[in-house]
Amino acid sequence: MPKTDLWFTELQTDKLTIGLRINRTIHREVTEFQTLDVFETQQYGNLLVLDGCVMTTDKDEFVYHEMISHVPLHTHPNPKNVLVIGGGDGGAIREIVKHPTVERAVLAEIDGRVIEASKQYFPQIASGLADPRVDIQVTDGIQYVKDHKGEFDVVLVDSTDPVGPAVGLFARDFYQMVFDCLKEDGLFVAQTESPWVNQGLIRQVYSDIASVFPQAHLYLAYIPTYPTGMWSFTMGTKQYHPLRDRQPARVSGTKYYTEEIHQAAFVLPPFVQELTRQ
Ligand code: AG3
Repeated sequence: MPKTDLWFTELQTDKLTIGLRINRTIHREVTEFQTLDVFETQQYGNLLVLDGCVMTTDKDEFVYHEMISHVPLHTHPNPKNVLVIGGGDGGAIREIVKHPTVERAVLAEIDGRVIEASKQYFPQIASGLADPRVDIQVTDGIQYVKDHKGEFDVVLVDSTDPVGPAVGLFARDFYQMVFDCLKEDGLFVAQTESPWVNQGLIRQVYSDIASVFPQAHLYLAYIPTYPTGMWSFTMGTKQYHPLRDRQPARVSGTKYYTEEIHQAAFVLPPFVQELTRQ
């Protein structure tokens, strides 16, 4: 291991950074939509960065990808058609195709370069993209949901932060379109940032989702390379309840998700619970 003093720093807010010591920059490009970097870090393996923000690392990616996928997929009794918006690295798809009920998993990613970079530098994250049930659409997720009404059992919004290409994915109009692209018992989950630094956003998104869907539920997971490490996901459902309708685990070999973690993830500290009060 070469001794270097090279660091990748994400400016998470104007008061907060995370620094990861790196051995080298593996890849750097400006795509049609954003800057895309891949670094080799000393602590977390390869690191994918979009527009300066940590997207995923080899070592901790399993937490996010298992929790954005297995919580909604174990809330639905029979998920067959699943859509991922964003998520071009393929990590959520890899978890989705572990479910034997799934017949079709569509990936609607706006930036095809993210998919290619993941296949090249994160093969274990991108591995699920080769599954024959996967349909990769390099397209605007908003347009995709508009064009596919009533088709999906589960939709996952695996977006970047609400800046740049992802802004439209945090809007009430978009949640209405997601509602419309779901079947009558469908449900969806969006990644909704950190309860420490994005309170305003979480409050807004929660109330928007609760105004569109009969049920809204917030849950948490612990992801060391994201701002503050405490991360939220917000679920909107037409019918099923994530705790009362939870299905027995259908996948094995997970490193974060278990039946108990599923239950526990919805137990919120009061300062987070407060963000869900209307
Ligand atoms: N999508 C959510 C990343 C948000 C992280 N934010 C940040 N670092 N400021 C991750 C994509 C993984 N499939």
